[in-house]
Amino acid sequence: MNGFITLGEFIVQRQADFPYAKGELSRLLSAIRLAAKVMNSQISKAGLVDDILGSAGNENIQGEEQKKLDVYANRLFINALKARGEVCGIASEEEEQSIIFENEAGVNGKYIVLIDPIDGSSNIEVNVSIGTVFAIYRRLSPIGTPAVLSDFLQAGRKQVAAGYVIFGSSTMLVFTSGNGVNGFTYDPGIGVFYLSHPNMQVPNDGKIYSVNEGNHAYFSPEVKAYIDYCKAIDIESNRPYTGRYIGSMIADLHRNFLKGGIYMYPASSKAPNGKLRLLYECNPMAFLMEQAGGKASDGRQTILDIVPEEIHERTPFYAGSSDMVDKLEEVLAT
Ligand code: AHM
Ligand code: MG
Repeated sequence: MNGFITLGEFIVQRQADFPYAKGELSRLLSAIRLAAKVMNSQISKAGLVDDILGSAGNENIQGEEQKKLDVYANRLFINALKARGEVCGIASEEEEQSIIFENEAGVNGKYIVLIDPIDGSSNIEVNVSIGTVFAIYRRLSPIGTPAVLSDFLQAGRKQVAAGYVIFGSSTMLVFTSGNGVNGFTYDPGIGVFYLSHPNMQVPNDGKIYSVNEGNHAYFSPEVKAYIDYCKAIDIESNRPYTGRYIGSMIADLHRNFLKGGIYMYPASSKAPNGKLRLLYECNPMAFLMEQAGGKASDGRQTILDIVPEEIHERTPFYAGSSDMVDKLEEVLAT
């Protein structure tokens, strides 16, 4: 480890790197850090306490079954962010409408947060890695007024910070404020995140492809052609690649950050825009990917350049090692 630097110390040390440093973004990140610790404690009790596992008995705006942990995590992050007072509005996968904080701290808050409180919900019950992913923007509307829709609909390129928490064999918080990507591993014994993965770099090339091949019949001929490319024998380019699909985007992408590879959630005839949501799943992961030297694309253009039209919009998503994403775009264009 790196001289036992904690996440808290790191944020203070690097405050000057934040484009609008005044301590507000640091306080906001510390709210996320606190919520991540609470989540870690709750998730590690899954199976022991009643309010973690199982369905909450309703559906979210996406028509997907909400798990109890989805509901719990959503409330937790919203309350933690509201309590710090730096945030004027939040959009969440679990909330149909954006949440605008109209109290004094809220209207004076400078930041917008978009969040998927639990990504990979289907893995909760089978003890497989899940995560939380968040994107942070400066508001566009004037300070002193309630946030408006256009504050939320900014291109990913405008993010000032983004990150994810992965609840895996250990819990890690990985984030960027636009000056590289750093990973912190949680020590639950003392309740501290330590800098364990400084300046993370995605290898330019990799040997692993991740896609839900159960959807193969619904993919376009071009997507099928790229999957065939991944499976074809070619010693020089390390093919066939190894297939790995966890079904938690954060976990599949975390592996790409460390080992290289490509993650894919393509469009299909069943889901013409794919499944993943641009604002709070793809954009933050794309920002992190680019900051670590990787790439993220919708198959034609860089994810971060897409100008969103609605909060829950979906996009095809391909992310990982830059050479692999380049090759994918080349095959999809043929
Ligand atoms: P969620 O946020 O509702 O959990 O959905 C997103 C997840 C991703 O983490 C994962 O890669 C994908 O959905 C898996 O979907 P599928 O089962 O269709 O392959
Ligand atoms: Mg998700």
